[in-house]
Amino acid sequence: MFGKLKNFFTNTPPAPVKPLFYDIVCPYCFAKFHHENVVFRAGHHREDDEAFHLQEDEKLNQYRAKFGLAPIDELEAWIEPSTIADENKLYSDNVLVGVSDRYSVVTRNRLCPECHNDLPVTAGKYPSNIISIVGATSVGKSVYITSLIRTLQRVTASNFEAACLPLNNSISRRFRDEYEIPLFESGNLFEATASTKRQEPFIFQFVFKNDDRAPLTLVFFDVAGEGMTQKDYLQLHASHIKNSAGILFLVDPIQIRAIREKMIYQMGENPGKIVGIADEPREVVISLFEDFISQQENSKTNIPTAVVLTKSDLLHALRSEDGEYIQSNSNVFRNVIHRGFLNLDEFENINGEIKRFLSKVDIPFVDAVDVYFKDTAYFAVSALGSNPVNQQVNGIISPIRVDEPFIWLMYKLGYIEGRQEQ
Ligand SMILES: Nc1nc2c(ncn2[C@@H]2O[C@H](COP(=O)(O)OP(=O)(O)OP(=O)(O)O)[C@@H](O)[C@H]2O)c(=O)[nH]1
Ligand SMILES: [Mg+2]
Ligand SMILES: [Zn+2]
Repeated sequence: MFGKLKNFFTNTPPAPVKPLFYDIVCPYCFAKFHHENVVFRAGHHREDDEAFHLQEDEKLNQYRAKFGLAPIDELEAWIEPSTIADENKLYSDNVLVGVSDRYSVVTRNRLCPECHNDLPVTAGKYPSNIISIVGATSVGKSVYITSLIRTLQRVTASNFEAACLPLNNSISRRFRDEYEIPLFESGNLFEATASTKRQEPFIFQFVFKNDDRAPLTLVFFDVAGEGMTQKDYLQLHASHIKNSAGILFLVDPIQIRAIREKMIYQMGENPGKIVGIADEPREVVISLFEDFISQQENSKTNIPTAVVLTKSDLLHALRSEDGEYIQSNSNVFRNVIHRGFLNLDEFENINGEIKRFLSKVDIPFVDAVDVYFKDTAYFAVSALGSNPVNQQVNGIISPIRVDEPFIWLMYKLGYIEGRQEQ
């Protein structure tokens, strides 16, 4: 009663309270834990104290083995904060960031308690945001991740007064050597990602130049589409998808039965590689949801989900004046650049157009999405800008609207504003 009265007189809503700290989600293994439960890598080693010998770190090597990485022989010991007196713990912004060990050597090297990988310096001070990219085999996940990360680094970051940085050099090198150079410099497409190949996630930080704005830790996992309806494979990825802050759900137009024949016919003599019908988008949604997203909530999930139609360059084949499927002046073929904020007019146009299109050609899929996901929007991207011939990209790759679903997720997560063009 008093609260109501007070609000009535002052007429200002209570200011939102920023939490003092956040649970940490490990960007390597996706374990979620309290910031006081991290462990530390000792800042030195000693021959005369067994507890401080150089030693094998079993947890770290188990993690590395899972992703096919060579074990590391010897490392400094790891230290549990529970063995350290409170006065020897160091805090920054209410988050435990360091300890002084029994030799008064300070370490600020925080590790995940589950997998013993180094945590980002911002862990616990800001929310951790994992963005999952899912979709059936051959929808274009590997190509899209490459084109998206490259665009985030070269275009989106500067449009939002930010920088998009790999978390460390080994991620930077792996992204360049295995993804960016082969595709963008040599024009080669990728082999199908095998579900037996364990890949470490790509971790990037999207850091705003204005210090007051929280950085985003982005984790992209290049999952194998062939595993998307296999229970044991999904189990391996359960924690990363369940702990996601956003989902990019990719749909391949050539996999939609109602338009497949028409598109192949229109592509004429050189249609490129056309794979057989794989799992239908609806099957992927259902297995994704029932196998684990539902385990946390039992009804709809609140995780904002961008449904992304890939290979939008192929939709040229469906273009017509009467716009039975795609209008000839459709938004799909026009690259749109969002600067500083999400342009809500452009967003609403593409969202409306693609939702209508998918409702026409694959209503069971749209219905499944509506049933399971509370917060969705529809997009269309072309990671390559044109249809490759013989698994080779010709000429310069000019991606279309690739960062738009990501910008929408930043908007949904409260990092940027959305505005009408006026
Ligand atoms: N026309 C066109 N084709 C594309 C585009 N992106 C991908 N493709 C085609 O789709 C194929 C598969 O792309 P990938 O990125 O390897 O697919 P994926 O989803 O990673 O597949 P899995 O690894 O099997 O799950 C490529 O070899 C290209 O032929 C695009 O933007 N336009
Ligand atoms: Mg792949
Ligand atoms: Zn971990």
